[in-house]
Amino acid sequence: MVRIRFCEESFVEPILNGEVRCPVHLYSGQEAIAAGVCSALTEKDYIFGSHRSHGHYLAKGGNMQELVAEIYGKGEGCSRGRGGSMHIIAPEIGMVGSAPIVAGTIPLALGAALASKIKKEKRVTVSFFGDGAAGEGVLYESMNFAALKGLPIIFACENNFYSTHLPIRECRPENNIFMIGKPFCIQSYRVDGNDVLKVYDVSKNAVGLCRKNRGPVFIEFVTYRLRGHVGPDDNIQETHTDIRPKEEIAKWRKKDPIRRFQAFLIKNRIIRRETLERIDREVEEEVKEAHEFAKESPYPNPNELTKYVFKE
Ligand SMILES: Cc1ncc(C[n+]2csc(CCOP(=O)(O)OP(=O)(O)O)c2C)c(N)n1
Ligand SMILES: [Mg+2]
Repeated sequence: MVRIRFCEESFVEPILNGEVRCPVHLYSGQEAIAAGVCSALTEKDYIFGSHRSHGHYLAKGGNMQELVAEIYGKGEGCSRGRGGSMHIIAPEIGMVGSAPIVAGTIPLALGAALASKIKKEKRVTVSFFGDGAAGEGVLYESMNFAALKGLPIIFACENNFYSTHLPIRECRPENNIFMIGKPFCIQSYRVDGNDVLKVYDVSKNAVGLCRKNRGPVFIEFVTYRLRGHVGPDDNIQETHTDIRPKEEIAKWRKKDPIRRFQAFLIKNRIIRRETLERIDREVEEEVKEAHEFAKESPYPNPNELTKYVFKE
């Protein structure tokens, strides 16, 4: 969680000063979900993400230097500088891909889960998406098919109450996303997405069900993003600012998943404060090195624009 947070926050400056030019959707505040879910998976399991997926990539074991290089559009990035922040991929560790079309990767995850079932691979696929994706028809088609075929897929909905600047209360009659799995006879849960231990427990149970051929599972993780929809505070182009009420943001800051877990660890004498501080320092160094690596990386060669697009 600390690696994700520090890596995300390290982009604030480069975004504001124009060094990073692609749209960047920061994951700060939602770290417990990526960390908790991915801790319940093995390397051979698959995950698919969305436009806000740096955290999923890191939690699944993606290389931080390649992530940062990708966000700078460099040739040594995880998508070879062709994708930027919203097209993060690391198939070698099961991060099969991410894309900014809202709900766009859900049917891709479904296909991966179908393939795993046909090949009897015992592999679990997690599809991460936001509350906004619950307004897209393809999610319902995918849930129906997954339930019909008993696919080993976890629909992981990160409900942060906003779809860009639209509060959930203005687009759903009730804030009850986990209920949408029930008409398809999918086991559906809602859990505090800022409590990493709860996230881990519900995910471990869901992974176990999928491995025993008792998938799919739907999980709604209730959470909040601590930054604006895109960029640090939504005013990169200085056209608009974060429209969310200040009191609401302040309320959620108190539920910061990292601070909560640190407090738990200290209170229960599981870890010493000095160890937490050491982790912070180590991660700070790792993030600094990742930026240095990214800045030194060359941009992709324009003559190789279509390389990786077609397979001969
Ligand atoms: C099909 C589609 N419609 C609209 C958009 C524009 N858009 C980009 S992100 C976003 C909001 C997504 O909200 P949510 O799924 O809740 O994810 P969050 O940003 O909160 O993580 C929208 C509407 C898009 N990328 N794709
Ligand atoms: Mg949202």
